[in-house]
Amino acid sequence: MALDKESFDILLPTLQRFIQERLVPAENYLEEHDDVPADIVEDMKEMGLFGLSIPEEFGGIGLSMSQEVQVAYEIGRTSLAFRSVFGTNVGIGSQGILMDGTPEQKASILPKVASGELIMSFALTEPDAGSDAASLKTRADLDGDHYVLNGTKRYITNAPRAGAFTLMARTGGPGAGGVSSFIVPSDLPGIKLGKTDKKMGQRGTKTCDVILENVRVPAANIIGGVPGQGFKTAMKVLDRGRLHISAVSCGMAHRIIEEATAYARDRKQFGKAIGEFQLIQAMLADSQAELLAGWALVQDVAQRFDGKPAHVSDPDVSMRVSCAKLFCTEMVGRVADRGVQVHGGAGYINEYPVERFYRDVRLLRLYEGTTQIQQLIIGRELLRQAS
Ligand code: COS
Repeated sequence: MALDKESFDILLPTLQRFIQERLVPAENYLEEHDDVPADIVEDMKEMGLFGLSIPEEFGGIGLSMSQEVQVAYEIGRTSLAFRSVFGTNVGIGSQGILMDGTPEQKASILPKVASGELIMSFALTEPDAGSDAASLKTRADLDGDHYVLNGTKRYITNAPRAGAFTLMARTGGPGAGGVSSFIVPSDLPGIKLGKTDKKMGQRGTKTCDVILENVRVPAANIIGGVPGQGFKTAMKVLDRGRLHISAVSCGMAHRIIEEATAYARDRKQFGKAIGEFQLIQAMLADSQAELLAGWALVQDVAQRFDGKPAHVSDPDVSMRVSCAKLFCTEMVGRVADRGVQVHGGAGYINEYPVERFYRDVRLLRLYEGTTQIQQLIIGRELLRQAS
């Protein structure tokens, strides 16, 4: 799957213009109001951003992974909450259906996801199951032709906006093999949302608990129709999501370097622009070198991703995805830290974008698998390959 080159060559500059003309000027509004303006969401729908990764046959744009990372890089160059409006539709919310769903599930759900009419959200994490996702406790017990769901999902991105969840629950015994993925409409009786979480950064991104009390979900809503496959679906979805996040991290590093360079050129101390001092140049140079290294890695892994069918897992590619997530999210953390340092005291004041980017990027090292989980995946795979 890929968008033809000619169309992609139009899409990318259009998106760059949209980011510069519409999103960057709205960054302060986003920070102050903790919300994305409704007219911007409408424009995103019109541009097809909700359907970037959904094939054209289901009404999406049908980008390849190599194309998607370029789009993610661009959208990473502004406040990350803008991406999160459509990020779960493009990624973790919808990809499980695309990869493992039945033809009926794809046909009934994906066109609404692609148009943005339906916001999808991914519900894996629980109060007692974060990194150890296979230990999740939410129960799904068969009752006739329905499953009855009980449990709590935590920190669910876009839950307050969601029309449906891709939700993992336990239909069988302990461990990964007992987990199934469900499509759960958010308006079913028994679903309650917790209070919107107050976060360190990424203002405008909405997360909260999703509480399920005797929620009756048709058995036909198990993704792929077969119970016990849900953990694998979740892991495949996360592989893809982690690469997307790696590209977003590179885009954000690019923006922070731009901000820091502009500041270094304008700010004068000791009678000249601070950018003329080599200690400032060293910080910019380290950031730039790390960004280019991370971006080269992301593009390489995206090509390998495109080299296999999206629903088929390749442990070597998964390991490389984890390398990208590990390196790029840690990299942007260092870049943001240097960005604040170049700004001096001004970098700690919230009228400069670098102050909020510093807070925003902290989440990248946590969600869709912490740095330590990426290390574990890489380490395990190296040992497997060696045996
Ligand atoms: N693609 C497809 N299948 C995968 C897979 C992948 N990337 N990773 C693991 N699997 C399969 C395994 O092959 C195994 O299948 P079999 O039982 O048939 O052998 C099954 O899934 C269980 O895998 P594993 O034994 O590796 O599970 P663990 O419990 O050890 O967990 C980690 C593995 C830690 C990697 C996983 O729980 C994880 O990624 N945790 C982080 C969760 C996360 O990112 N949360 C963020 C929430 S979304 S913001």
